Amino acid sequence: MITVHHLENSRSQRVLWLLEELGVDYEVTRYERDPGSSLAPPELKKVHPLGKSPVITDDGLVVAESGAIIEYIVETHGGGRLIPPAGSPERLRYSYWMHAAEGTVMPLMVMTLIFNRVETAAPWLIRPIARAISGQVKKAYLRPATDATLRHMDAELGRSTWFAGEDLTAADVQMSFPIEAAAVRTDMRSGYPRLQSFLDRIHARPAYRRALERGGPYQLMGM
Ligand SMILES: N[C@@H](CCC(=O)N[C@@H](CS)C(=O)NCC(=O)O)C(=O)O
Repeated sequence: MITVHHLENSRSQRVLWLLEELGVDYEVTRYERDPGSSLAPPELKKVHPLGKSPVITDDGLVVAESGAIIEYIVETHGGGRLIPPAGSPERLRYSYWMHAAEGTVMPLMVMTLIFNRVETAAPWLIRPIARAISGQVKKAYLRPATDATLRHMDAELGRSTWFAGEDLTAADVQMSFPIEAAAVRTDMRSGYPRLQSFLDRIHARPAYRRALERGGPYQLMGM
């Protein structure tokens, strides 16, 4: 039996969604973030040294890192579902998006969150300086890089219904979190209609809704 170590409002929500899409039985151990720092509680370090979520355990195995977890679940419990055939052009796109989600898109989303926080949470005396520095970083690097990345993602959804072709795959599950983060941290909702439509479509899926019921309230931090 798979146990998902699920941190509230986090990347592990997509692991629950994947398991629901596949109809695999699982248990959820839920963790709450520290209300001040938003960090995971120390108990998660007992499961994996980094203490991050998601982590799953399955028959004595511990698997961390969402891409590795999703690949593991698809390989061991998927029965060939949610993954394009090996050697197909769709499989290459699948692999690209499976890695790009955490390797390319999420670093931009995390940096955006951090710089938003710097602007709002710096002590008031130095807030104008903090805002000036943050504004400069956003203007020179963060916004252009984010815009280019969102444009690329949006264009890919113009080529096919889902990221790796006409069928939903686990790459879409992996990409769901960066797109949900972009929706609350950037102007994605107004500027990138295909990404918004992707979110509307996944949020309407019965498996996605069941995953929300299992995982509890889910709201991502924007500012
Ligand atoms: N690249 C890792 C990132 C893991 C990660 O940073 N998880 C966040 C949740 S969204 C976390 O555990 N944050 C709490 C903390 O760092 O204490 C993955 O995809 O699994």
